[in-house]
Amino acid sequence: MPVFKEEIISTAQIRKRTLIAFSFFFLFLAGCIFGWIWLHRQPESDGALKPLRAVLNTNEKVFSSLLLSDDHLAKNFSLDAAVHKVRVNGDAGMGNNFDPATWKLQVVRKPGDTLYVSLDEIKALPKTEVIFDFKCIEGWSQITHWGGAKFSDLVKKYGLDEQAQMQYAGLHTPDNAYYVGIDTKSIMHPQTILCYEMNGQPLPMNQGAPLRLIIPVKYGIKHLKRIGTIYFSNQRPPDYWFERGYDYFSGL
Ligand SMILES: Nc1nc2c(c(=O)[nH]1)N[C@H]1C(S)=C(S)[C@@H](COP(=O)(O)O)O[C@H]1N2
Ligand SMILES: [Mo]
Repeated sequence: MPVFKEEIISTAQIRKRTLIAFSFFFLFLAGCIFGWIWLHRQPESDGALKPLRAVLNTNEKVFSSLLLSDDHLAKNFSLDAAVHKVRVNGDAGMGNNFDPATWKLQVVRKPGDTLYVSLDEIKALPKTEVIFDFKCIEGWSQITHWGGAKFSDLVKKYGLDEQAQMQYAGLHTPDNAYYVGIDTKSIMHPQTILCYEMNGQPLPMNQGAPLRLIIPVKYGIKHLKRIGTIYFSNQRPPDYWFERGYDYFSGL
């Protein structure tokens, strides 16, 4: 049988314990308030407060080294899971002053040496389809179905292996208004495609015709619509949403 021993506590002891409890509570509260003020006095680094940017950078290091590899694939869904009404989001670089008929993809091999690739040439590469959960940082996601050529097949076909050894690829729209930077490992990933089809049909204009990027290992912000130019660099290319405070890596 357990024995319960009654403890007699004096009023003075109760008062002391209450005082200690409240002191801890106020210290904690003061810590929170000062922490908050301190954080907001920190300088900005690429659109985010410096300490927060440091957290993003650490996350990026961990996830890019541990999780991303060829055998780390985004989940592929069955055809009937794909939605028919695909959301249209983001229209930077999607102005009317653009003629898809005269468009060619520009691939900068090195400064002053640009390769021009037509849509027909891209369609001549093996076709790859992906059905995946497209996630936007705004909080929505949709299972969508896309078709196109693997970026890595373009690299193979046009002998861009040396360029693909660099750390980053940069992409921008023909008018330069939207631009992304992507680590080469992710753009060479087997599910990353130069996309010209959606739901088995030619890609609609507002979804990035004639050619957009579909990169299932990244959030929506990196899926640049209406690709004008692709180049390679060992420095981080400018990135539209990174400059507005988002994570550069933006991987899933
Ligand atoms: N050119 C261009 N591409 C873009 C954007 C944009 O504003 N301009 N927005 C991005 C964002 S935030 C998302 S979520 C996806 C949306 O693609 P969708 O319009 O096909 O749904 O496109 C990405 N690519
Ligand atoms: Mo997005």
